[in-house]
Amino acid sequence: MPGHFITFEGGEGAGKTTQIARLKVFLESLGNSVLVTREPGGSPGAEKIRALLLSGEARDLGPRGEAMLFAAARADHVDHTIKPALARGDWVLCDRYTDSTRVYQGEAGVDTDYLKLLETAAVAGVRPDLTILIDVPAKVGLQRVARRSQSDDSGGPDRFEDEALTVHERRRKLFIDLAREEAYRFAVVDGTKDPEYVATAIRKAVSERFSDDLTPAGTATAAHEGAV
Ligand code: Z5A
Repeated sequence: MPGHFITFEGGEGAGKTTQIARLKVFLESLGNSVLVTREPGGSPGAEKIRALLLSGEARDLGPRGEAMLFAAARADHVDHTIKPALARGDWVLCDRYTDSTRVYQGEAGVDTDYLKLLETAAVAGVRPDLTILIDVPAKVGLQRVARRSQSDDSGGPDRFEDEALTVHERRRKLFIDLAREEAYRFAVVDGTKDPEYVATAIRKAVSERFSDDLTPAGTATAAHEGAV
């Protein structure tokens, strides 16, 4: 498909949403069409499943049942949002994707082979061209999320935030392990730095990965040097 698919991964409060917004501005400044989406969610059907998962209502299904719901949401998201956008030639920036299932449901004890089966069925061949892992110590990310909750009305921690610090640290390690195993598609950036520093590191990773593809006409180099 003519589009480009970039996924963002990391723990809570890593800065994914913040950086996706910045990368979108950068890519659009070069004349590209950009679609921002997220998981779980990103399509009407998947957003319904998101509400079930994050409220904790699906918790009684256990980690294996929750993994099936994440997969069902992903299948709907791929079919109705991601594939059509890639077919149009859009840049798709997705907040979490398959690596989150491998890490969160894997950490919760779901069998790796079972997760692979679900993943293969859900993605229908749609794999990221690049995955940006924003790495922060769990404590830093959770402090950011707690500060944000105090300053807005987003309520308390959701189903997956509300876990012991050791669980969050194990997830961080699993993300790093995945990035090492599949280094060909990952770029790891230090999310403890200030947002502008992180944005610059991400733009560099995107420019290196896609070189001449950054504008439809392939004229990115001169245009993007002064952007954002
Ligand atoms: N989940 C799963 O278990 N299995 C799956 O397959 C999938 C997901 C797909 C979705 O949560 C949950 O579902 C998630 C995993 C699980 N677990 N949790 N919780 P979500 O979509 O609601 O939330 P999230 O993905 O974890 O996003 P988040 O908590 O909003 O974090 P973020 O997007 O990475 O961070 P942010 O919103 O950009 O920034 C957080 C705050 O930090 C905010 O106030 C920023 O202004 C601030 N910030 C951002 N960057 C910086 C820097 N560089 N310095 C200082 N402060 C910063």
